[in-house]
Amino acid sequence: MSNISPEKISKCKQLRNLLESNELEFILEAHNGISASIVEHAGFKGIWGSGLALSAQFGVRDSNEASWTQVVDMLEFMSDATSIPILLDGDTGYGNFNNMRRLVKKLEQRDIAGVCIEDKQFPKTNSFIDGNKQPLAEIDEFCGKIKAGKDSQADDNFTIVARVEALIAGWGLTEALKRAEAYHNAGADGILIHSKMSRPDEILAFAKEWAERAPLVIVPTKYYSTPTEAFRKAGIDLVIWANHMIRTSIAAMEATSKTIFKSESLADVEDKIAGVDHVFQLQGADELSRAQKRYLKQKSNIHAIILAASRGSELHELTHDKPKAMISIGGKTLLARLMDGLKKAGINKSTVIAGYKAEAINLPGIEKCINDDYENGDELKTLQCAQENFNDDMLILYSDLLFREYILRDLIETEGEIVIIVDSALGNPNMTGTPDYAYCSRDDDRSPFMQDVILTQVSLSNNIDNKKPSGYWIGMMRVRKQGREWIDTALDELKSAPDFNTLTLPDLLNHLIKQGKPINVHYIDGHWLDVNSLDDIDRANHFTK
Ligand code: SPV
Ligand code: MG
Repeated sequence: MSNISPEKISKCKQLRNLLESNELEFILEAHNGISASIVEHAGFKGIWGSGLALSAQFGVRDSNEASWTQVVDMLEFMSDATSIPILLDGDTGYGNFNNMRRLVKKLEQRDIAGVCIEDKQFPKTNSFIDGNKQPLAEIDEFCGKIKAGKDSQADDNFTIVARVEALIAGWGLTEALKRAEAYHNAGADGILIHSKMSRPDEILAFAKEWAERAPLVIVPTKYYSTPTEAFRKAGIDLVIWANHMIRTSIAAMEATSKTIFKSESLADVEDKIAGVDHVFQLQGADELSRAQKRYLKQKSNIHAIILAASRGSELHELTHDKPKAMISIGGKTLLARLMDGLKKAGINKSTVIAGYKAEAINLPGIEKCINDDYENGDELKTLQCAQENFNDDMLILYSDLLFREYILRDLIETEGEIVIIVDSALGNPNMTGTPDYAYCSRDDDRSPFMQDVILTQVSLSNNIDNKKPSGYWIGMMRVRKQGREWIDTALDELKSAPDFNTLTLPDLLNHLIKQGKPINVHYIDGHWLDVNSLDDIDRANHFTK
């Protein structure tokens, strides 16, 4: 894609303007997308789709060995990579009038602004190879081709330039002028007069006689030493620098390949060649990254903080040599199951806070923090170990949770600086041990719509002031930027409290509630369990089947 903002005017009109401008204009050869882009970046207002250069970059001869559709396919890349017009060197039009009609149609479809056809016979040979042995086309036949092309163009500004090869083939000025006049009368928008002489004499003589009857185009490849001013004075309209990009790249590629081959190293070439960043720039990489930001779903940046320091002593022997997080349920550890769940939800960054038998936590791809003092401290002491890893978008959760995928997905999507999951199914048979009861601003009305519910307290008691809880806090919370700041501050405040070592996540939540911080609640209805006792293992095995 072009990095240069496209001109408002069409490419056909741009080329037409170049041909008809009062200034001497210049176009430069290109032969693929990147060379076309370079030509545009250099400042040129148009591109010559050279038959010689296009065939050379394919590695074939300039004798119609590449098919015209292969040429047109390459032109499409060139046109897509640029916002300036391309004038195709269309050789003889690749056949008779009928081929010419189809060519014009296909060129317009690919936003190619014009085509130049030469009055030779198919298959053509490059004008600089035995030029005077090359037979010219019949004038009438060639005029028919020009007319057919003009009649089939859809855009009035599509340009057809007729190239006169009479001087190349040794027919002289009179024949050249006769042909140019006939082609002009047949509807050609411009005349390209070609010469293989190293001096511009015959071109200048033609220009004088032509006397600006129609736009005049030249290709000074052989008479390159002529001062450009001479062309201006002669009333030439458009100069084609016809093959200088392919020749530049050939010279550069030969030098580089020889050096690398000889030295068996890149050291001698690296400083002399384009950096890969420059390649990216020419390819329009910046535009793609802007588009990705706009159109691609951004990857989650959520960081999961997983509390896995406790032994889970009610599991007895099972946690003799490993923490609860590493006991196996259905052949997979609780922690591995949790990590899988997080990955499925697009969360790839996790910090596990280990304590008891920390070395047993050895899953790949996790960041581990250690709470060395796990025996003397409770959950907040553990959480605080990971404070440096806190993120403006994070989850804090226990490591012994099993839950259906949707719970995490819904939690991630729920609005709020701190959001917790509350299971409103108070009769949940999976609920064992000493649950954390959540008291909320409203009970779950089981509506399918998000409810605006705030946590008012978490407690081990299921009756506070004759009020029933709204559900269980399951040990999973979502924290955003401001929520993270609240938690950071709360932890710093609570650290100096004499009972800090006994404090749990519910204590943190209650502390925040006292400070007036809103803790949002997302209700679920079962579909989870945590593993506290041997009985829970059976339930967990069943849950994961
Ligand atoms: C080309 O660039 O392919 C041309 C110009 O036709 S020349 O090679 O000079 O004939
Ligand atoms: Mg050519």
